[in-house]
Amino acid sequence: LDESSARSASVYQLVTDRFARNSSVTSTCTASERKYCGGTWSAISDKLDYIQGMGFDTVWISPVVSNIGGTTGEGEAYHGYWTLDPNTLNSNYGSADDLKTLSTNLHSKGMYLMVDVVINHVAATSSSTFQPDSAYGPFSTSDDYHPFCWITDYTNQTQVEDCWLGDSSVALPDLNTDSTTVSSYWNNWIQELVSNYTLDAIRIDTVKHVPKTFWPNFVSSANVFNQGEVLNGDATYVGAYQSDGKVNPFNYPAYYPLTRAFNQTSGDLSELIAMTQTIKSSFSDPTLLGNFLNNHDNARFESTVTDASLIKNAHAYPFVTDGIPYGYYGSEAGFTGGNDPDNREPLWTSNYDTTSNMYKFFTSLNMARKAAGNASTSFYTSQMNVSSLSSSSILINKTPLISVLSNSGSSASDASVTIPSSSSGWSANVAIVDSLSCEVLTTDGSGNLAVTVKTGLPRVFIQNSIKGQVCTGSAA
Ligand code: ABC
Ligand code: CA
Repeated sequence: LDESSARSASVYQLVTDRFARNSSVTSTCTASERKYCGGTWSAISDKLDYIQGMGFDTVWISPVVSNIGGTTGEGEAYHGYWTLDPNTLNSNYGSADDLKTLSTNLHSKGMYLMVDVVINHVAATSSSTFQPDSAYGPFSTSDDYHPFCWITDYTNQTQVEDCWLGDSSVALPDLNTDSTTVSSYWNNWIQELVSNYTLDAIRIDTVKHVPKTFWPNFVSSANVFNQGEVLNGDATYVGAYQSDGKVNPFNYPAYYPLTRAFNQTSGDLSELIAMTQTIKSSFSDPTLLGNFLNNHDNARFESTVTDASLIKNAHAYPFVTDGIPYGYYGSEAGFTGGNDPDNREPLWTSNYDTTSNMYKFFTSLNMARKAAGNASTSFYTSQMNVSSLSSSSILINKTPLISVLSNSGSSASDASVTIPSSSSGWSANVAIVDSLSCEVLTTDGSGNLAVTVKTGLPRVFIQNSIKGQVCTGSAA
């Protein structure tokens, strides 16, 4: 994927160890135990219809390289972020051939593979006494690392870049990316990884812990679309990684206001609206941001919010805004895990149900987005306008997709709002379909659309004449 084709992608994030395993493995998987549960690349290969049936076309898998073995005070390296040797693969997930086959299988279905990569650090069970050796592959001498110190102050950028993440159970020895030995190694490594496994995109871990100057050469060596984790809610801070680092950040600046807008019926919608403006002025290209509600690092939204309508409005947001939507495995199954490690449940307990209400909900969102992109060449590149419609609803105008999101909750009585023709651009007396309920409404003689928000549900509208496969009953 290059940048322009990535804009039309829709990404399904999974945790390799937890998404699927060979059916002959029957041991109980308890997320809180932080142990390997047996998920593999070949088992993912067998479940691509499940992912594609929800309308996702890109699969983000966990880091693939070999990790420290055994158990630690924080369990095993089942998540894949505890690198030992980047020259070898994590055999818990399968063989090189299994990973190549996953890539091939995805491509034969018109899908894409995104692999998570960790550049900032390796892992160890010692910290101040850490001595690298040949087990660390290319990073076997102390010159390859920054001297030991913990990051204690996240507002001190020098510390954030040069000190170590982790804690006394598992330290994350910080690589000296200013060393040309280290940076040249990584630039060659990413080029080979992309080529060996025919990767389409990369997700970059811990971006803010590596100096911005490192990233442009790295992402050009990768030569595929990148989405990077800059874990900070400040849009100005995160935006600099896009303009200077050439990394396309996940939308953490929107994430925090998004959760606060929909986590209760009195949530703050104005903060979310204001953030959409801030984002426009802080990013060189907001249409390349990675939008998400859930991921493997934060408590699932559903761990604190139980109202089905609030949950749907919050999940709709990433799909109807500027940027690339990300769905986190298990959201379709109604999982409610809290903070890491509880948000990394095994999906096999859900039986991969494709008939659940939320599975269909994600399918509808992906189809609506695709229909809008098919109908308008500028859908993915032009920027949305977000405004207030009522005290409990907002209008997201990303022509030709026009959404009404509400935080009135499922017990709310019917509420009437109007989408003015002046913002929708709809003409008089045209049919408009809600991609989620499939209800068809008609604009009035002035092109305005009277909308009833029922039981607090989100509405995702597109003009009926350009709806494509929306509400025809056939997925993907
Ligand atoms: C392990 C255990 C956990 C335990 C933890 C202490 O140690 O498993 O149960 O709670 C991997 C594993 C984790 C593991 C860690 C550490 O390694 O997945 O299970 O946790 O061993 C990335 C990945 C993440 C991965 C790593 C390490 C990095 O997505 O999955 O973790 O390769 C920082 C980093 C960020 C990192 C995150 C986990 O930690 O910056 O890259 N994620 C503030 C700081 C952030 C910090 C965050 C941590 O706290 O600024 O830098 O993230 O919670 C906003 C502010 C933000 C603020 C947030 C909380 O609030 O704007 O700045 O973030 O309003
Ligand atoms: Ca660093």
